[in-house]
Amino acid sequence: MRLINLGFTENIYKKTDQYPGLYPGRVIGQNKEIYKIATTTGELIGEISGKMRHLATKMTDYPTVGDFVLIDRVDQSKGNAIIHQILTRQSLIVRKAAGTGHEVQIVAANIDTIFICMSLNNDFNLRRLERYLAISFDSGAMPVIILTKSDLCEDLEDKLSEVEKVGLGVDVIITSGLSSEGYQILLKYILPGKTVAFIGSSGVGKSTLINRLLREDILETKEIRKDDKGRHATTSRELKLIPTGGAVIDTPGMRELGLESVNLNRAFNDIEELSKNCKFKDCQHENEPGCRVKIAIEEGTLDEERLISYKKLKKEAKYEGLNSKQIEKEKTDEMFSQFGGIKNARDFAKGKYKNK
Ligand SMILES: Nc1nc2c(ncn2[C@@H]2O[C@H](COP(=O)(O)OP(=O)(O)OP(=O)(O)O)[C@@H](O)[C@H]2O)c(=O)[nH]1
Ligand SMILES: [Mg+2]
Repeated sequence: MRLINLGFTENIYKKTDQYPGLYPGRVIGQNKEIYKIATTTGELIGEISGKMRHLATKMTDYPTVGDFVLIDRVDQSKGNAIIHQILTRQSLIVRKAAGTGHEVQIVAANIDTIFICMSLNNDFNLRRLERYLAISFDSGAMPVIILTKSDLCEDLEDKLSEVEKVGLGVDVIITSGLSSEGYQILLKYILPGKTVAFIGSSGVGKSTLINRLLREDILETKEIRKDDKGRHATTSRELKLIPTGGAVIDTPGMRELGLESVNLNRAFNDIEELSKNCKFKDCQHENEPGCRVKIAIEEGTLDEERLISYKKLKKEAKYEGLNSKQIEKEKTDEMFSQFGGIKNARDFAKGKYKNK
């Protein structure tokens, strides 16, 4: 196995010079703190060093699928390999699952392209697509929208034009995992030295497409239930090498997709651009005069749902990292900001408002 096939670029490989005596490898699977690592001579099991564990303070300090790592051996006959170093990540997909507090979950590292998979039947949801786009743009990787199960769609043209309005120039690819040609178009993104992560809801056909690319049914797939929802066939992330070159990472369908403090500038570039010409610099696009965003909605060039979604995600990203008490305080402060804070608001209510 050559390192380029594992996704090592010259730049990444150069960094390994700083660690004489250690061997380069790539994390291709993970089960809690046990890692499956691919090296030039094969696959082996690894664990992190005591020092790495001691220094780790957050999830992102631990290795994850897609990481380029340095290990102490390539022969496991005398025990598991020890991971001593994670090389600087070129990109990182993170999400915050609802109800998990402030801790982020890492989806994958060192991804060049993210395939945002959405089915053209019941999973079709533009608001969810906006979330996926926001996370993808924030990761440092390039998103591509993959619309799956084209065989189950009767209004392809309509769906496509709706997706294009949300995608703002992102490539949109239509696939079917059932026909032998329906997936080949993906190969133009899956190139030697490149890594593509498949993300999207359960049951949209991520593993089916990857099996096609692998030319073998290696990954487990599951029949969708009557309500068209998947049943979480894939339970852990896995990196696989495609015979024609390139690596892909399969991920389990994500039910909750909380946003970490993401920058929405790119996913909502249309709204951000319109905002620049609003009369007020801090326009909230509520009822302010001269609001270009509202005008665009009135003129029919912007969907109102998109503005609602933008505001919702912005709020979510803004409160991320705060506990419920802090969120309450933030909201109260915001609510009373026009009175100059809650103290003034109380004074105002008591008729003592002086700050005219
Ligand atoms: N009709 C149709 N069914 C498909 C297509 N692609 C996949 N399926 C079916 O959809 C079901 C779910 O496919 P999976 O590949 O397991 O979906 P997944 O996205 O990997 O799901 P999770 O692993 O749960 O996240 C399987 O029964 C597939 O056979 C397609 O293009 N058309
Ligand atoms: Mg799957």
